[in-house]
Amino acid sequence: MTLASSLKRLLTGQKPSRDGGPTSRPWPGLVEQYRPWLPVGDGTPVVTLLEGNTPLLRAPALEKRVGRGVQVFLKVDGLNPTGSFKDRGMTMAISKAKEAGATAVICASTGNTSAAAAAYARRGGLRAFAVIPDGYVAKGKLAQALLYGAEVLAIQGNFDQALAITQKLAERYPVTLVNSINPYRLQGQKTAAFEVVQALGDAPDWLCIPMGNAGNISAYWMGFQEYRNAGLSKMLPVMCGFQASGSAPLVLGHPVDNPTTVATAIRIGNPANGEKALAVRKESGGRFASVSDGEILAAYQVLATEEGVFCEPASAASVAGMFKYATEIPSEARVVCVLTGNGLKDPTTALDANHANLHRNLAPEAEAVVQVMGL
Ligand code: AN7
Repeated sequence: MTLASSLKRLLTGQKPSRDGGPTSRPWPGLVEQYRPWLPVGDGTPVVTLLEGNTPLLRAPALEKRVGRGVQVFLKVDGLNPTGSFKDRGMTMAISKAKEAGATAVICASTGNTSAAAAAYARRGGLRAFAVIPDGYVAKGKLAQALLYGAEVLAIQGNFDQALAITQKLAERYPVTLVNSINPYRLQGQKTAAFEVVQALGDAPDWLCIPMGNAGNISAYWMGFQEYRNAGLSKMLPVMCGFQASGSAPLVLGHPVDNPTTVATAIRIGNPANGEKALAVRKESGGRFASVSDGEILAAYQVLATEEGVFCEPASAASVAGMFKYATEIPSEARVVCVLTGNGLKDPTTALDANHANLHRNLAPEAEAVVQVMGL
């Protein structure tokens, strides 16, 4: 290795490969990757778990269903370190909280925010408090928050009430709010749009995304606009946001007092970023619609059994919504469905939906097993 090539490797972070050939630079986490686009400085202590850089996966079975040459891609953001897109926002929110001298953070959560906040806060040496709706957080998420070391405060109420409480506490006590009202969250989350543009060479024609507090749709729009304004993409997508029909304030046009849905991640009746999301719909010529729990679970199952992708129910709302608009998507268009969370977050829903495939109490003999196999 020459001195010049060693120096270059040192500067670019490249490691020599085993056969001596060039290797690509290892992924440095999204703050380092997109540093010029983010409000961080030399003094910002970057708390990272190397989030971001998630796959954009072609979905041939979904394409077959939609037809007319429409190309469908899945942004598999459940492959982030804690299993959801929240990690993108949390690397920023926790780094900035730490930079400002905070020693504790707080969030309200339907589950994923609490898991991400806990992981990043603990990694950064901060305390993490999570206020959650008791009984409505999927098992995997609660397990994560507890194991990462969050102090979990479960209220006899829903997410909207939890958020109101955390906002009050953050005003009165020295704890930093890390819900998506915190502007650094959306800054981090906008990087998902950058990755989509880089993978496709331009923005997609349509983007389908679930909406709860409506932070992520706003973050994607910000990312697509920034890249377009910088000349890194030509188009802006039609932004399509989907809510569960029992929790659809942005579709109905008014808050919902008692939101219900199997997709507990988006069981939110009064979205904190509602105004922003309505502006996104207007500016992008987008659409909002609700999808029933049945439609969500059907899409959830199709993704798993036909694409091999296990997402959580809330994430499947983006695909259920795409199916709803299938006839309106232009022929040959490119559609990205955002899969926000990993299916392992919610084993209960997966098990409940698939009892028929579990054959129990079989005698421990080949004949007994083959009989059920029907071979
Ligand atoms: C898997 O964790 O609000 O519209 O407290 O976990 O940006 O709120 C989660 C939201 C979509 C909705 N998909 O995103 C929380 C929380 C999954 C989610 C959403 C959430 P936003």
